[in-house]
Amino acid sequence: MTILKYFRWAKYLLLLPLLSCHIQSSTPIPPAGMVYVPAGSTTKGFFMDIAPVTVAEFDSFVKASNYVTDAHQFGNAGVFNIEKGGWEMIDGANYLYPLGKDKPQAEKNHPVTQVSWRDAVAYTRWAKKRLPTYQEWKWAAMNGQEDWDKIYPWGDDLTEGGSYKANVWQGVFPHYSKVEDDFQYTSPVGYYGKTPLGLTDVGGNVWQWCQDWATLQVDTLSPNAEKLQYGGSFLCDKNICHGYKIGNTAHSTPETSLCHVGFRCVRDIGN
Ligand SMILES: [Ca+2]
Repeated sequence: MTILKYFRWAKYLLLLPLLSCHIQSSTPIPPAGMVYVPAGSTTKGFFMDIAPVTVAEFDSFVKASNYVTDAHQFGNAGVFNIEKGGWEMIDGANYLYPLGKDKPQAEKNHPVTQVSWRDAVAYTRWAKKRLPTYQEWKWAAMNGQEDWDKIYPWGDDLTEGGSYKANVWQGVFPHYSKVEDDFQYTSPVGYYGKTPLGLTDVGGNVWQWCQDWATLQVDTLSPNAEKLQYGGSFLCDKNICHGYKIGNTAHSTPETSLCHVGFRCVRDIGN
């Protein structure tokens, strides 16, 4: 009787290694620099860049492909003037000099800015990736969890132990900036830590281009006029735009380049 019981258990024990192999192989292994975002009710599973594309990474693409950005072609780009509290078109502003030629050069480990939607798409093709959809962005910001009920990708609070969880605007936008989070403009990618899913800069730092048209957000007579952006930027004040809250968006025309808009890529599983 005892021996019989042992054999009954033994057959299940023999199955355990097979079962664990099956569980491990069902979770796709992400390429370097990406995380796996599991499937949800509105999205398939996909890989997403851990961080926004940096100045150094975008510069590698430009040099490798002799790509000319929209800002270079137009000879100017949009810069937010902190002193005046408004946007200006600045001659010579581009991804290497996002605030203009008379201001410091872009830091290599900061997210690239002054890239239009068209520039971002050109990069994604070169990198054999693509831009995320709004649904994918929101799902990743919810850490791939249907029951994620927090305000932000990292939780409910903007600060933890006195330290900020994202690069946003403190004070009163646009005329009073306190810079309590160490950065007036962009910050190095990853500076404020990772979300539970393993992503950085999901809220704050720079808005990031989505694949989608801003169909519902823009005049419905011209639904294909502007592209969505996700995540908020260093210019976002909690009381005005609150762009770093999960689900909030901005939008611009596909050729627009601004000093607070960048992007990151996703890749379909199996590609
Ligand atoms: Ca800031």
